[in-house]
Parts: sequence; structure tokens; C-alpha cells
Amino acid sequence: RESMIQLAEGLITGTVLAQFDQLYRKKPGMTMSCAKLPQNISKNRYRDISPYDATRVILKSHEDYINANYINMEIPSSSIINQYIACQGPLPNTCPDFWQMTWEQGSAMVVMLTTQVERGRVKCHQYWPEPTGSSLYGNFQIACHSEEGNPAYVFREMTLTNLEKNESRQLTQIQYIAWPDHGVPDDSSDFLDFVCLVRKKRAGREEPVVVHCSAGIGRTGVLITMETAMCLIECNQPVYPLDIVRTMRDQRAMMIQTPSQYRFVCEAILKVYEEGIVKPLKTLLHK
Ligand code: PTR
Ligand code: PTR
Repeated sequence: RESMIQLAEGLITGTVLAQFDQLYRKKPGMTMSCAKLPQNISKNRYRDISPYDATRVILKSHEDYINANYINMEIPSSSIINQYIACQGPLPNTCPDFWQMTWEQGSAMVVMLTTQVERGRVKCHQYWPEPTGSSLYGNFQIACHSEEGNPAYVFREMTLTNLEKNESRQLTQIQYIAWPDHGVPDDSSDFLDFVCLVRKKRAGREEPVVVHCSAGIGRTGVLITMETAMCLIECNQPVYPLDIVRTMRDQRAMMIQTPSQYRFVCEAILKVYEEGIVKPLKTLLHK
């Protein structure tokens, strides 16, 4: 509660945004050299967005590079560590890598926060088949069984088959569609519903949730911040959004791209707290 009062005051006085502006975008001392190797250049969607070497997801193959980082968010005084993989929107030539990563990391959920095209520019390649078809991406066959949703988001149920191992797994992709890059969601209630859905779907699973937008920093950072804040509120822990951003940026550079995205998420956190959208869970209080 103390931290929420601080946050509300900081939003009014402007200190919240000033502190965000002063925070480092990249953690000092972290290298990003793998992204710049000649054989990897074509695997990056944006020249200026690279993963740290230390936290990058390493593919289990000779060519082991993908523009993705592990992001682990620990919730103090609980045994919860929410694990994510933050990555860029796949390019045509990186779709097989994307599915290989998802398979190897055991992820059962992909959260997509961009549309394929925004204002006439391609933001993400469609890395799945139309329902109810199936497509091949390297050694992986993806079948899309269903697609349903509302104006804010779409659910797709897929089966991922590793053709080398002849094994299949189920996977859910949830795509938020009302959120342009460099911007904020059109509606915070839709966005909060969406984050609650991600939380429900994740419940009880340890594998990382794959989260991507176009660059994998701005919108991806907002989503992870929001889920982390909800989890902190449930565990009756203080919420310091700047600490969340710092923890994310220690694992992937530039997470949360603009001050307006930061303001949006701070306001959404207050809303969640004040309206009791997420409540402290009694069972966790004394752990
Ligand atoms: N990337 C530039 C910057 O951060 O200053 C500006 C920029 C803004 C670039 C928007 C692209 C933008 O959007 P789009 O790629 O959709 O035109
Ligand atoms: N160079 C691009 C730019 O600044 O426009 C990189 C970039 C693109 C950065 C999109 C962030 C972007 O948003 P998001 O991470 O939400 O896809």
C-alpha cells in the first residue's frame, strides 16, 4: 500500500517519469557481440536491437543464434519465479529458429503483442499457418486448429510437431491486436483482461512464456511489467515499477521503450490495485 501511494504521488509530481528517463537502457558491462557476427546479421529484425550475450537463448544446434533473451522475474518472499523469453517478431528466415527455441525451452504459450503489418510496414512475419492448415518450418510442423477472439485479442490453438523426434505438443498463442508499436494499448481494461488471461494460462507451469512484439522490447516490456506487478500484489509485496524495469533491462536491453508506455503501465498498476482487479492471496501472506 505504501508503494502504491508513492507511485500515485510520483505520477502527479512527475518524479516517476523523470526516474524512468534516467534509468540506463542497457546494463553497463553487458556485451552483445553474438548478434553482430556476420552469419547472424540477417537474423536481426532491427540493427539497433540485439540480445545480451550473457542471457541470450542458445539454440541446440550448430547455428545457435536467435534474437531472444531469458527474463526471469522473481517474486520476493514467495517461491515464484515467472520465466519469460523475450524475443523479436520472427523474420521469414528465422521462423524455423523460433519454433526450435519454443520446442527446446518447452514453452506452451506464445504471447504476441503486435500485428503483422502496422502503417504499411511489416512488423512480424506470420510464423504460423492459417486455421485449419499446417505448415513446415525447418524440422517443425505447425498445425493451427482454431482461431477465435474479440476486437482486442485472438487465441490460436496449435500443435507443434518435432519431425526429427516424431513428438507433438500443444501450444496456445494469444495475440493482442490493438497496440501499435511505440504506443500504448487503446484500452487499459482490455489490456488488463489480456494480462489476467496470460496469468491464468500460465498457472502452475514452470516453462518460460515466449513473449514477442516487433523488436521484443517495448510492448514486451510493458506486458512483463504488468504481470510481475499483478503477481507482487497477490503476494502482498510492494510494487516498485522502476525496479521491475531495471530487473528486465539487466536481462534484455531497452525493455519498455517510451515514457508514455511507462506511464501507461504505472497507471494500470494503480488501477489494478485500487479497483481490486488483483487481490492479495491470503494463502501466500505468511510464506
Ligand atoms: N526508431 C526511431 C526512434 O526510436 O527514434 C523512430 C521511429 C518511430 C521509427 C516510429 C519507426 C517508427 O515506426 P514505424 O517503423 O512503424 O514507422
Ligand atoms: N529501430 C527500431 C525503432 O526504434 O523504431 C526498433 C524498434 C522497433 C524498437 C519497434 C521498438 C519497437 O517496438 P516493440 O519492441 O514494441 O516492437
